[in-house]
Amino acid sequence: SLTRAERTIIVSMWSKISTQADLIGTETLERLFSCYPQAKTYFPHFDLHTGSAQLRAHGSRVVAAVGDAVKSIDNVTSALSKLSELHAYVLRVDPVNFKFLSHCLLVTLASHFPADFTADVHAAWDKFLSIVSGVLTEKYR
Ligand code: ZNH
Repeated sequence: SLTRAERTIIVSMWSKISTQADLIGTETLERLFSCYPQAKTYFPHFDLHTGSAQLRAHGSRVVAAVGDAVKSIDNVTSALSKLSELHAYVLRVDPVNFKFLSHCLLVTLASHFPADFTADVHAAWDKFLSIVSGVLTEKYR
Protein backbone atom coordinates (compact mmCIF):
# COMPACT_ATOMS: atom_id res chain seq x y z
CA SER A 1 0.00 0.00 0.00
CA LEU A 2 0.97 3.64 -0.31
CA THR A 3 3.12 5.44 2.21
CA ARG A 4 1.96 8.70 3.73
CA ALA A 5 4.45 10.56 1.51
CA GLU A 6 3.13 8.83 -1.61
CA ARG A 7 -0.46 9.71 -0.69
CA THR A 8 0.52 13.34 -0.30
CA ILE A 9 2.15 13.29 -3.74
CA ILE A 10 -0.90 11.71 -5.38
CA VAL A 11 -3.37 14.11 -3.81
CA SER A 12 -1.32 17.18 -4.61
CA MET A 13 -0.70 16.15 -8.22
CA TRP A 14 -4.41 15.36 -8.59
CA SER A 15 -5.26 18.97 -7.75
CA LYS A 16 -3.33 19.96 -10.88
CA ILE A 17 -4.65 17.14 -13.06
CA SER A 18 -8.25 17.90 -12.16
CA THR A 19 -8.04 21.36 -13.76
CA GLN A 20 -7.40 19.73 -17.15
CA ALA A 21 -8.83 16.27 -16.60
CA ASP A 22 -10.60 16.00 -19.96
CA LEU A 23 -7.54 16.99 -21.92
CA ILE A 24 -5.35 14.57 -20.00
CA GLY A 25 -7.84 11.72 -20.37
CA THR A 26 -8.18 12.28 -24.10
CA GLU A 27 -4.44 12.51 -24.67
CA THR A 28 -3.91 9.34 -22.61
CA LEU A 29 -6.32 7.44 -24.85
CA GLU A 30 -4.79 8.88 -28.03
CA ARG A 31 -1.39 7.66 -26.86
CA LEU A 32 -2.87 4.27 -25.90
CA PHE A 33 -4.45 3.69 -29.30
CA SER A 34 -1.46 4.90 -31.26
CA CYS A 35 1.22 3.03 -29.28
CA TYR A 36 -0.85 -0.09 -28.51
CA PRO A 37 -3.32 -0.45 -31.38
CA GLN A 38 -4.52 -3.79 -30.02
CA ALA A 39 -6.31 -1.81 -27.29
CA LYS A 40 -8.66 -0.52 -30.00
CA THR A 41 -10.31 -3.94 -30.24
CA TYR A 42 -12.35 -3.14 -27.11
CA PHE A 43 -13.89 -0.11 -28.79
CA PRO A 44 -15.30 -1.36 -32.12
CA HIS A 45 -18.32 0.88 -31.54
CA PHE A 46 -16.24 4.05 -31.10
CA ASP A 47 -14.85 6.63 -33.48
CA LEU A 48 -11.23 6.58 -32.25
CA HIS A 49 -9.84 9.35 -34.41
CA THR A 50 -7.86 12.05 -32.63
CA GLY A 51 -10.24 14.49 -30.96
CA SER A 52 -13.44 12.52 -31.61
CA ALA A 53 -16.34 13.24 -29.27
CA GLN A 54 -16.43 9.62 -28.07
CA LEU A 55 -12.72 9.60 -27.34
CA ARG A 56 -13.01 12.79 -25.35
CA ALA A 57 -16.07 11.59 -23.42
CA HIS A 58 -14.42 8.29 -22.58
CA GLY A 59 -11.13 9.98 -21.63
CA SER A 60 -12.93 12.23 -19.25
CA ARG A 61 -14.78 9.28 -17.65
CA VAL A 62 -11.57 7.32 -17.16
CA VAL A 63 -9.76 10.25 -15.53
CA ALA A 64 -12.83 11.02 -13.40
CA ALA A 65 -12.68 7.43 -12.11
CA VAL A 66 -9.00 7.91 -11.28
CA GLY A 67 -10.12 11.02 -9.38
CA ASP A 68 -12.67 8.93 -7.45
CA ALA A 69 -9.81 6.63 -6.48
CA VAL A 70 -7.73 9.62 -5.35
CA LYS A 71 -10.61 10.94 -3.24
CA SER A 72 -10.89 7.50 -1.58
CA ILE A 73 -7.18 6.86 -1.53
CA ASP A 74 -7.50 4.85 1.70
CA ASN A 75 -10.18 2.64 0.23
CA VAL A 76 -9.69 2.34 -3.50
CA THR A 77 -11.21 -1.14 -3.57
CA SER A 78 -14.64 -0.03 -2.41
CA ALA A 79 -14.53 3.24 -4.37
CA LEU A 80 -14.04 1.30 -7.62
CA SER A 81 -16.02 -1.85 -6.84
CA LYS A 82 -18.74 -1.24 -9.43
CA LEU A 83 -16.16 -0.41 -12.07
CA SER A 84 -14.26 -3.54 -11.11
CA GLU A 85 -17.33 -5.67 -11.80
CA LEU A 86 -17.90 -3.93 -15.11
CA HIS A 87 -14.35 -4.58 -16.29
CA ALA A 88 -14.26 -8.17 -15.06
CA TYR A 89 -17.71 -9.45 -15.97
CA VAL A 90 -18.85 -7.29 -18.85
CA LEU A 91 -15.88 -5.75 -20.63
CA ARG A 92 -13.34 -8.53 -19.98
CA VAL A 93 -10.36 -6.39 -20.91
CA ASP A 94 -7.06 -8.30 -20.98
CA PRO A 95 -5.20 -7.00 -17.89
CA VAL A 96 -2.08 -6.19 -19.93
CA ASN A 97 -4.01 -3.24 -21.33
CA PHE A 98 -4.17 -1.69 -17.87
CA LYS A 99 -0.37 -1.53 -17.88
CA PHE A 100 -0.45 0.15 -21.27
CA LEU A 101 -3.08 2.66 -20.19
CA SER A 102 -1.22 3.43 -16.96
CA HIS A 103 1.98 3.97 -18.88
CA CYS A 104 0.25 6.34 -21.31
CA LEU A 105 -1.23 8.29 -18.42
CA LEU A 106 2.22 8.63 -16.83
CA VAL A 107 3.68 9.91 -20.09
CA THR A 108 0.81 12.38 -20.43
CA LEU A 109 1.37 13.64 -16.87
CA ALA A 110 5.10 13.99 -17.52
CA SER A 111 4.46 16.02 -20.62
CA HIS A 112 1.84 18.29 -19.04
CA PHE A 113 3.63 18.82 -15.73
CA PRO A 114 7.34 18.47 -16.50
CA ALA A 115 8.51 20.45 -13.49
CA ASP A 116 6.38 18.40 -11.08
CA PHE A 117 7.20 15.03 -12.55
CA THR A 118 10.23 14.14 -10.44
CA ALA A 119 11.36 10.56 -9.99
CA ASP A 120 9.48 10.41 -6.66
CA VAL A 121 6.27 11.68 -8.25
CA HIS A 122 6.69 9.23 -11.13
CA ALA A 123 7.20 6.35 -8.70
CA ALA A 124 4.21 7.31 -6.53
CA TRP A 125 1.89 7.59 -9.55
CA ASP A 126 3.18 4.35 -11.00
CA LYS A 127 2.40 2.60 -7.72
CA PHE A 128 -1.00 4.24 -7.37
CA LEU A 129 -2.02 3.32 -10.94
CA SER A 130 -0.96 -0.25 -10.36
CA ILE A 131 -3.20 -0.34 -7.28
CA VAL A 132 -6.09 1.07 -9.33
CA SER A 133 -5.42 -1.45 -12.11
CA GLY A 134 -5.20 -4.24 -9.56
CA VAL A 135 -8.64 -3.34 -8.24
CA LEU A 136 -10.13 -3.20 -11.74
CA THR A 137 -8.72 -6.62 -12.65
CA GLU A 138 -9.02 -8.46 -9.33
CA LYS A 139 -12.41 -10.01 -10.06
CA TYR A 140 -11.17 -11.73 -13.20
CA ARG A 141 -10.89 -15.45 -13.23
ZN1 ZNH B 1 -12.36 1.16 -18.74
C1 ZNH B 1 -15.66 1.90 -19.55
C2 ZNH B 1 -12.55 3.51 -16.17
C3 ZNH B 1 -9.05 0.73 -18.09
C4 ZNH B 1 -12.02 -0.52 -21.75
N1 ZNH B 1 -13.81 2.45 -18.03
C5 ZNH B 1 -15.11 2.59 -18.47
C6 ZNH B 1 -15.80 3.56 -17.69
C7 ZNH B 1 -14.93 4.01 -16.75
C8 ZNH B 1 -13.67 3.31 -16.97
C9 ZNH B 1 -15.19 5.06 -15.66
C10 ZNH B 1 -17.27 4.01 -17.87
C11 ZNH B 1 -18.12 3.12 -17.02
C12 ZNH B 1 -19.60 3.43 -17.14
O1 ZNH B 1 -20.03 3.92 -18.19
O2 ZNH B 1 -20.28 3.14 -16.16
N2 ZNH B 1 -11.03 1.96 -17.39
C13 ZNH B 1 -11.29 2.85 -16.39
C14 ZNH B 1 -10.12 3.08 -15.58
C15 ZNH B 1 -9.13 2.29 -16.12
C16 ZNH B 1 -9.72 1.61 -17.25
C17 ZNH B 1 -10.05 3.99 -14.38
C18 ZNH B 1 -7.71 2.12 -15.71
C19 ZNH B 1 -7.06 2.83 -14.85
N3 ZNH B 1 -10.83 0.27 -19.73
C20 ZNH B 1 -9.53 0.20 -19.30
C21 ZNH B 1 -8.72 -0.47 -20.28
C22 ZNH B 1 -9.53 -0.81 -21.33
C23 ZNH B 1 -10.86 -0.34 -20.96
C24 ZNH B 1 -7.23 -0.71 -20.13
C25 ZNH B 1 -9.20 -1.49 -22.63
C26 ZNH B 1 -8.16 -1.18 -23.36
N4 ZNH B 1 -13.62 0.74 -20.34
C27 ZNH B 1 -13.27 0.00 -21.47
C28 ZNH B 1 -14.43 -0.13 -22.34
C29 ZNH B 1 -15.49 0.57 -21.72
C30 ZNH B 1 -14.93 1.11 -20.46
C31 ZNH B 1 -14.49 -0.88 -23.64
C32 ZNH B 1 -16.94 0.77 -22.21
C33 ZNH B 1 -16.93 1.98 -23.13
C34 ZNH B 1 -18.31 2.29 -23.69
O3 ZNH B 1 -18.81 3.38 -23.37
O4 ZNH B 1 -18.86 1.48 -24.43
